[in-house]
Amino acid sequence: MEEPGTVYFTGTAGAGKTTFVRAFADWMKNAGYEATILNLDPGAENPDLAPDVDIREWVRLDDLQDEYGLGPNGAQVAAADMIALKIFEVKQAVVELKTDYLLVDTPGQVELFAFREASKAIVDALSGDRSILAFLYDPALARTAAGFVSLLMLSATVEFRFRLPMVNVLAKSDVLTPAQLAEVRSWSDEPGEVYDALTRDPATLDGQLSSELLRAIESMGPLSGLLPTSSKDAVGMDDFYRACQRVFLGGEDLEPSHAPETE
Ligand SMILES: Nc1nc2c(ncn2[C@@H]2O[C@H](COP(=O)(O)OP(=O)(O)OP(=O)(O)O)[C@@H](O)[C@H]2O)c(=O)[nH]1
Ligand SMILES: [Mg+2]
Repeated sequence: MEEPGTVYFTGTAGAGKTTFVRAFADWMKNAGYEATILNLDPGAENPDLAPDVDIREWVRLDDLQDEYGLGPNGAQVAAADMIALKIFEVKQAVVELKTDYLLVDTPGQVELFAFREASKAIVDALSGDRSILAFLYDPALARTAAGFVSLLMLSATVEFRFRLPMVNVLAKSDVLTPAQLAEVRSWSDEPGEVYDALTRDPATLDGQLSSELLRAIESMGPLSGLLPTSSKDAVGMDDFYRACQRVFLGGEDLEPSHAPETE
């Protein structure tokens, strides 16, 4: 059987990953598509999550903390390795559900997912080539120019770790005013705009540093547009679906959006 088209949802803690996965799965079901939710966060506590396949059946953060006397982050590191050992059982549970789309919720602290070698093994084993990363921008950070550039850099870092196509999503866009939303969109469509916004700031080290980061990102290649969405108001789900489909069906979007020109 062909692998399901798989989307891994990443982003800073509290960016809205879990809520988005739920809202997007609901949207897909209403639109007549098959979607399965896989929770890969062994520390998830949200009872509303209701994943179809839950890593906590195999690995639980609280058990690891109790058993080995670890803190929450140490336990997440240990959990990533344990999940890699169990991944073929997890995959079997997914295969039995015969889904077209697999939506994967990842641990809150993005570096604990993106910076572990075990995570690459997990992604390879679960979905191979039919994988996309979604990176959720938290509007609390994205609405300032320096915060926006920090998120660009982080999303590029996640993309480099996995070498997969990435769709960038502005989460919770309902919390932004129309003017704020228009500004954030202009930054994503035209990197020069965010550069201007940074240089309009008082010349702080923060601003200068962010400008250097932006130049580095610009030199990596074109950025893909940021899709405004709201899980609360079910906004942008169709755009997100179309962006994923474009990647799965091939075409130029198969290249990572921050791809360097030569390898
Ligand atoms: N206004 C608004 N709030 C949202 C939206 N999506 C999520 N939230 C809120 O944002 C907070 C974090 O959402 P989560 O979905 O738990 O975020 P997460 O990225 O999964 O968080 P961790 O896994 O803990 O890192 C919650 O209080 C949500 O209710 C949205 O579209 N609009
Ligand atoms: Mg979550």
